[in-house]
Amino acid sequence: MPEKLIRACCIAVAISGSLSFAADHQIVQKDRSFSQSEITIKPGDKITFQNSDDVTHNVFSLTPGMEFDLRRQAPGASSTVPFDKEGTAEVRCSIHPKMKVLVTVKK
Ligand SMILES: [Cu+2]
Repeated sequence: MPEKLIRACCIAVAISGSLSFAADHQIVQKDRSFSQSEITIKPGDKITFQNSDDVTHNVFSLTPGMEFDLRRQAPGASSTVPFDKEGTAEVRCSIHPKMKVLVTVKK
């Protein structure tokens, strides 16, 4: 195997190894609700909140240590939130009070 090719393989392995360490999950907003009511992820994972609805949403969490606010997300918009600390965040939408998803982060 030519040396160049061997080096390319090593780099590919290194990249895929680091990607599998932190996963990117997706939660979709559709019909004024989240695609799931709960999700369990590992510290360092990320969640992409995708607005696939025909209305604006405002996803946020007030859980201490896990606060975030995506502000107003127009239809088609998405934002990615990193979750580094362990705990359970109550994620809601400020426009639609019935929307709720529990994000549990644990090792
Ligand atoms: Cu909403």
